[in-house]
Amino acid sequence: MSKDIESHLVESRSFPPNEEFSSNARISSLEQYEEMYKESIESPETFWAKEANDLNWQSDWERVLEWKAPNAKWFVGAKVNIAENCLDRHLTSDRKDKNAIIWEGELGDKRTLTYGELHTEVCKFSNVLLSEGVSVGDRVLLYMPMIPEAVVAMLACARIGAVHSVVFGGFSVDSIVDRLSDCEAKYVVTADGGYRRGKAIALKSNVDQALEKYSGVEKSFVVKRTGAEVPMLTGRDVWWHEVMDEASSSHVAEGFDSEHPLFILYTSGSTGKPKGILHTTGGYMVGTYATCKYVFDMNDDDVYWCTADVGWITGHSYITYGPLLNGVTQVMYEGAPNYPDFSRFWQMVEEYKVSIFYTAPTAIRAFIKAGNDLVTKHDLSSLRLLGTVGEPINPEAWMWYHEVIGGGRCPIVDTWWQTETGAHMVTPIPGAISTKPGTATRPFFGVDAAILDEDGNECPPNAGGKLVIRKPWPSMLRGIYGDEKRFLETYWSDYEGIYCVGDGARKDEDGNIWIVGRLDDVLNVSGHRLGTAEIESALVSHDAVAEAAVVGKPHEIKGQAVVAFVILKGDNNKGDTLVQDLKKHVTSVIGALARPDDLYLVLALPKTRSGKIMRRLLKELVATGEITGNITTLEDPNVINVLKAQVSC
Ligand code: 7RM
Repeated sequence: MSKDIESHLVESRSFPPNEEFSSNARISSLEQYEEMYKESIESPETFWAKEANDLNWQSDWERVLEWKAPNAKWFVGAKVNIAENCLDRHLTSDRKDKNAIIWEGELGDKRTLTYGELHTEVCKFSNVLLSEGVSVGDRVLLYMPMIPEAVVAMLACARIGAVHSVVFGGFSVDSIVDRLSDCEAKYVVTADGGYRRGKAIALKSNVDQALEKYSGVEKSFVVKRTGAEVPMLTGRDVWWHEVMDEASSSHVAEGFDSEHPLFILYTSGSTGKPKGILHTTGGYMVGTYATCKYVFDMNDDDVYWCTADVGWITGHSYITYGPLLNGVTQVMYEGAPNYPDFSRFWQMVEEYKVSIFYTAPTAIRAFIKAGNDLVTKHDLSSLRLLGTVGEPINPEAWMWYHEVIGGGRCPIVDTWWQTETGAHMVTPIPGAISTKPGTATRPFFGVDAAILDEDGNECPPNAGGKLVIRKPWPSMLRGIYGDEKRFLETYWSDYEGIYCVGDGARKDEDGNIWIVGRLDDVLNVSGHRLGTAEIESALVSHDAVAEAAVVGKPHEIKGQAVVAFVILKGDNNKGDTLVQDLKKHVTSVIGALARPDDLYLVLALPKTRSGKIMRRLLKELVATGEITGNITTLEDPNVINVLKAQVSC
């Protein structure tokens, strides 16, 4: 029996780059992409030096790359300030008075900040941090709502060489404590609260409780956002507006070593303690700059909107750093996509004439479920490019995004990457590469992606295996903070000197890479290894289905049986035969092998706070009827109780 992960889903729809888009794009043909890709792999140092030279370096590098697996150093010896590159660099041109951020609060309040104004705010907060004693290398924990001050605080840390660690505002007190103590943070930036689904969420009170358990914090800066009454501890807590009022707006950005730590971002991983992913300055800067430039094809007249939270890597690379490095105008939104209803995003796209829109499959599936009327009442003709990130996108959701949101004219960049990779890794280049629903297509420049079997041999076309990256890339992680052993074990122990991403994938005959799901989630049915993505996509291709999750359940004969959890579209009644129909549908789309033994119609699935389906919880539930695994990253713990009542094991 083959040890490969099998593939059974056939996708024949293909969308060549839109001609109008291509003719204006930076990279406008497959030949051009291939030529650049070839150079990036054969002469990475030449390739990346060229990209880096678009940016400001306070002193030059001695070498572009020093690689001793698994440790990379990029732009060795150079001095650089990433905040200067995001801000000061634009002040000598028209960009100075151009909007950097168009912000909208959940309640409809609006603010804009030009590059000049953002620069002033960042300089002031840099001076605040310095006057409060923050030194180069100190860790500063941010626990913030989606307000411009979050970006200001990140950039101010970067500007003075402090290391930020942003903790998503939806995380609990214990998560804050874990992260504060792991990185030994001395400073916190937070707010009295933030708005989410019409409610004011308390942030400072969570920080206060965390600081009862962790005593290492010297100063906590508090932005006034909701006006909620919050106790201020004398000597420790200071109001942002008060210290900012007094701060000087002049600050000269010092250059730091290219490998100086920029931030630590915790990622949960499938089990246990969160990993503090460490990124450094020069390489990360070049990686986020170049991906925005080529993948989003960013131009000076674009209005870009990424709907992620700054608490995730997507918010770091594609809200704070990449877009500002490219000098574009971006929309930033505080609240939920369904506040006051699911038309909010489309109303904002219309109002701000958004041209590039980047969101997650989980949001797209929620929009589909909510119905097209909420979209079609808005004029979305400003859009020219769409993107997705976070999970495999089911082909039917891709088609909906393409047709209903993109009006059939916008290329979709399905960007595969990770917290660890810092920037896009596998993604279409929109003016050059034909897209197909469900594949992230080709590797980005410099990314030597391959699919390997257990023995380390490259898998033949369409055979599934482990996705790996064989060469270093500029924005790669530089370690897990304080835990080298875990760094080596997690990413570098399967194959010598090769980065193992933890996802299963296959490459088709055209070189397109299809992510088949996390390796931890692969099913084994009668000796056939099946990824989750294809079975889920087969279910989603049924008219009645909005979303699906698939896991394996122990089975005496088959080893594992397929169990599916299905959410129906808004107005579907659960006809008697629907469960049978859906099972049959999987058989007809993929084959009898993938037919679910059990199929539950559910109202919600367990998801992480960033919207990824947590299959390991479903797997435990169908095997034991219980959930004992770590659920701290679970968005809504109530979902589990509801599912428990439904599931038989
Ligand atoms: C950016 C981000 C990383 C994991 C990754 C995959 C999954 C992300 C895609 C995707 C299929 C995509 N960072 N993933 N993007 N799977 N297609 N376009 O999400 O660290 O939070 O997660 O997310 O499993 O390994 S992350």
